Amino acid sequence: MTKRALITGITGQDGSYLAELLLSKGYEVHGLIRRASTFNTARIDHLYVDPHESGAKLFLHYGDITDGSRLVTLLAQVRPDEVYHLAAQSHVRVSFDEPEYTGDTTGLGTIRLLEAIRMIGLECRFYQASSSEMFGAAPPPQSEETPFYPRSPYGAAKVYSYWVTRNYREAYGLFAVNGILFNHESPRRGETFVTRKVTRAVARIKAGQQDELYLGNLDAVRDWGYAPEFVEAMWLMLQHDEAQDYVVATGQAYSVRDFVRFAFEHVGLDWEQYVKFDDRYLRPTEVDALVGDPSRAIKTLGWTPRVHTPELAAIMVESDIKALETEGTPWVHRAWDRD
Ligand code: NAP
Ligand code: F7E
Repeated sequence: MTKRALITGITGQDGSYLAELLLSKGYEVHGLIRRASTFNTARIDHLYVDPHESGAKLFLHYGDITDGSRLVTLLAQVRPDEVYHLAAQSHVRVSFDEPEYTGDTTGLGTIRLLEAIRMIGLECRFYQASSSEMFGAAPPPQSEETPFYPRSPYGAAKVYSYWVTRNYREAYGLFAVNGILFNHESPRRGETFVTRKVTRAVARIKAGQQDELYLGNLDAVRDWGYAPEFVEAMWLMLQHDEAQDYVVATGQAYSVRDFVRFAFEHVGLDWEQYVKFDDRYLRPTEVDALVGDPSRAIKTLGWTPRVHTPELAAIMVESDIKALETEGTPWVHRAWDRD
């Protein structure tokens, strides 16, 4: 029997890798996409087959995680076996500018989806994209037992989503799990997250198209993993006999400064010649150090992180160099880009 999955946030970094993984396993994949005046499906265009042609296994549906009635009609139509809830306003810095919207999407979006599942009596398994940002100021290493101490509207909204996911598991017996994922990156990472901002800049500086790179706090410590490996963990969580929550991380700590150095060194440049400080990239409250303990995921799911931060930086720089050769268009610095 072909399994059917619904992915919210399918146009994002993780959604695109997860769609690839599920299609490779023979799933029929349905994705929720937002209507926009320009195309927003660049990360999944390579997977799309016109539904008029035979063999189409990927189907896209308009909707929005702020629109509860649409979630009901969509779930009733698709009747998925597995729901992967990835849609969110996912940028921590932006969540300070748009706290209410972040609460509406990243927080309330989850209860809308869970309630839609309950209302139509759908038998499915549910994955919630929880985040290490929920740990915030709690000192590392952080595990499933570490108390939450969020430091942003984004982190607080994810804590809400975490708890409603657990509540629907306990109250209604729904197979609902939280994957508490630490930072994971890839060539498809959004351009305003620090890793991709750095690797794009390195490619442009090397090509003579950019002279400097403005960054904020270089002392922050993160545990950066590789997104294609992290979506495997999402799938494994929904295949397990028991619904429980898992930390997914590499367990290795590097500072933003380390990542910058790895990226510049990969093309033989000294980062200190190019990187400048701009306080617009600081956050009102920072998360100083996130380093996960993924023991449970390793023992119970058999999941293992393979790509670590130095190699990840190299993969991303190489990809941005290739992209630049193909595009050939110089990067224009956008004055309103506050992220
Ligand atoms: P991303 O690249 O920012 O993708 C977010 C996705 O959510 C996009 O498809 C976006 O659609 C969609 N979305 C945003 N608002 C929406 C709305 N109102 N209605 C419907 N869809 C909406 O994020 P990601 O890195 O793939 O992360 C996936 C999930 O994991 C997110 O929930 C994120 O918070 C969480 N997470 C990420 C990390 C990480 O390090 N990447 C770590 C822990 C948890 P558009 O393309 O139209 O904008
Ligand atoms: O920042 C520092 C910044 O925006 C990482 C999201 O996927 O992971 C992500 O959240 C660090 C922070 O990711 C710049 O202050 C310095 O300490 O790449 P980021 P994030 O905030 O860790 C978690 C797990 C998620 O769940 C989120 O969805 O880098 N930093 N200078 C900078 N950050 C940015 N963006 N831009 C800078 O110029």
